[in-house]
Amino acid sequence: MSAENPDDDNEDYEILPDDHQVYDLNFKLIVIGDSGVGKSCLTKKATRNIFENYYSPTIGFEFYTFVIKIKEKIVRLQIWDTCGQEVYRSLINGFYRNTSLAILVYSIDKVQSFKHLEFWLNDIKTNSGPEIKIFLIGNKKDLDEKREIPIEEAKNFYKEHGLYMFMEASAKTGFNAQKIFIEAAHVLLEENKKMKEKLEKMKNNKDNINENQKVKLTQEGESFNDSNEQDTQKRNKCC
Ligand SMILES: Nc1nc2c(ncn2[C@@H]2O[C@H](COP(=O)(O)OP(=O)(O)O)[C@@H](O)[C@H]2O)c(=O)[nH]1
Ligand SMILES: [Mg+2]
Repeated sequence: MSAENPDDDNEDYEILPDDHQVYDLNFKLIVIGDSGVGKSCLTKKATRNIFENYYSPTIGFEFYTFVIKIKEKIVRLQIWDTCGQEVYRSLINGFYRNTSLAILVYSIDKVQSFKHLEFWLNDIKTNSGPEIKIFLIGNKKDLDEKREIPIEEAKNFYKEHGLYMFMEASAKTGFNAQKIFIEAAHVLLEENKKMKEKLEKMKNNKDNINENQKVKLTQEGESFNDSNEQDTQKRNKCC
C-alpha cells in the first residue's frame, strides 16, 4: 500500500459497530491540530457517519471508538479527539500517555493551520514516546477553490519530517475519512505483529544476547501490550 495513495481495493477488512465489545487488540489514538481544522468532524464522520455544518468547539476532549476486523483479528481504536485551545493545553499533554498513533490535522484552506504543524510535532515529541506513529491529514479537500496549501507542499513536509502517512480528506464529503482509521488499524496491527515476532526471536536466542538487551526488549514488548490493556480497563471503568 502506498502512503500517499492508499489502495482502495484492498478490502481485507470488515468495519464493526463502534460499540462492539469483543476485540483482540486495543490501541489509543489522539487527534490533534489547530481549532477549526475539522478534527471532530472527521472523527465523527469516520466513526458515526455524521457531519455537522455548524462549529461546536470541543471542550477538553471527546472520545470515540472504531472497531475493525482485519484477517481474523478484531482491532479496537480508542480515539481521543482533543480541542486546540490554549486554555486546555495542560490537559492535552496528559492525553498523549500510551498513545500509539497521532492523527495530525490541518485545513487545506488555512495556511496558518499548516504553519502550526511544527508546533504540534514538537508537542508530540515532548509528550510521547519515540515509537508513536504520525499521520498527516489535510482536511476540507472539498474547499479546493479556497486552497492555500498545494498538495506538493504538504507531501514535502510529510517526507521531510519522516511522518508515517499523508492523505487529504474531507469530513464533509466523507472522502478518506474512514480510510484514515482503516489505515491506522492496519499499521498498528502490523506493528504489534512485528513486536511479538521480535520478542519471540529474542526468547529463542537467549544465549546470543546479554542480560541488558533481554531486559530492554522485554520491557518494550510489555509496555506496548500493557498500555493497550490499561486503557481498556480505564474505559471499562468510566463508561
Ligand atoms: N467544508 C468543510 N467544512 C468542514 C470540514 N470539516 C469540518 N468542517 C467545518 O469546520 C468547522 C470546524 O470543525 P470541527 O470538526 O469542529 O473542528 P475542530 O475544532 O478541529 O474539531 C465546522 O464548522 C465544520 O462544519 C470539511 O471537510 N469541509
Ligand atoms: Mg473539535
